[in-house]
Amino acid sequence: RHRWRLKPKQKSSWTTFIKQIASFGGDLSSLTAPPFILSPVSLTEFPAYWGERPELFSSIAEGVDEEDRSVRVLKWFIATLKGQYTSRNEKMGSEKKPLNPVLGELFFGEWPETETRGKTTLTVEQVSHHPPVTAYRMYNAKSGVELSGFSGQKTSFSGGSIIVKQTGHAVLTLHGLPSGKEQYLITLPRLRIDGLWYGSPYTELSDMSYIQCENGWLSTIEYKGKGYFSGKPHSFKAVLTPPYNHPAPDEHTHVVEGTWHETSSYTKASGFQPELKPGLGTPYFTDVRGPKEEISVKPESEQGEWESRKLWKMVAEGIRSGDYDLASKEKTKIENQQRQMRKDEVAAGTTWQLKYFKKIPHDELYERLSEMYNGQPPTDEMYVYTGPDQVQD
Ligand code: HCR
Repeated sequence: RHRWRLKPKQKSSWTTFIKQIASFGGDLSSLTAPPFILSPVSLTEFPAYWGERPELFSSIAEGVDEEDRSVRVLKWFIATLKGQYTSRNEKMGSEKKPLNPVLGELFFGEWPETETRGKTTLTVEQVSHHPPVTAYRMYNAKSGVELSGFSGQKTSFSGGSIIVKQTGHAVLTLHGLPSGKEQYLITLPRLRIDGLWYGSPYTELSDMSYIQCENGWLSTIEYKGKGYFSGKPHSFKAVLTPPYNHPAPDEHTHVVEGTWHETSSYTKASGFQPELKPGLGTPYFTDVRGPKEEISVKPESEQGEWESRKLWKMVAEGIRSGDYDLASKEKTKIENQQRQMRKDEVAAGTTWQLKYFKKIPHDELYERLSEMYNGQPPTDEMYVYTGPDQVQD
């Protein structure tokens, strides 16, 4: 991993780019990167990583009680991390710079119904360009499991790495349980892009993230990379604790440790799972070494002009085929169109209208549940889904 993988000519443009990042700070999306580090995929596609284990997602609703459902939410969350943070390395050899979405860019897809699960659909909209913010909603009608959230990044440079603080949060809602609606607030980990000086960037996670159920069950997930407590890259430790007034908190505390890109297992199982023997390693809590299921997307010929793969088709073709002149010409075309649209709006006294989401300045759930998290902002905005298939509880 820590070896130069660049040709001498690439090496100098890469070094110039890294120096530019180091002295620039701020919004990375606006920097022009050397061609070989460009990805042909737009950031609007990234929320699909939440759905690539569709069975784990829909079966959250099958949990018999709050404890069981909280375990299932944690399991699904951990199982998505490999896709979210290492799939570019696996597919393209290193972390790459995704296409910077335009305002109003859309991405739709689904994981089709099978015998064991209902259909899960995904709706994504780029709700801000400067700074880039992406809103998403994923829904499985059969099980009543819904995920809504938004994602932005604040980047800085420190100790030779890019530090990415994720802004935004996600809310997982279980609709139609016998006990009513149940919601989970999900915060997002901090990222470090390492391997920069070697020309092979990869993402490591650090600090903590949380999954707080409104009934008091709380997962605290701590991320460590190589050289820390296990000495392994992509390590984590998750502790799930019961509500403060639980009669037997210790017996119902779960501790899971391992790596989020391979396997994890219980190091302390709760009293309610006698079959799990902590320390034995198996059965694994998560095992994501096997294949995941990528989202199904309509062919470009059937997509609307704002849909990501159609919008970026020519740019992506240029990047994939190594024709960077084509890629940059097509990218400039899109950027000029965008500039013109913004000018026209100013002239007409209008503003861009979102199609599938509505921005609300404060998220009531976030404010109710987030107070105990160190370092989390005390309030957060939210993008509420306004498209078809909305659920009224
Ligand atoms: C930081 C990053 C853009 C944002 C990407 C996010 C945070 C987006 C939300 C997903 O749920 C998870 C996710 C995973 C990615 O690891 C992260 C990207 C990694 C690199 C990219 C930078 C803007 C590009 C840096 C340019 C070079 C040096 C690689």
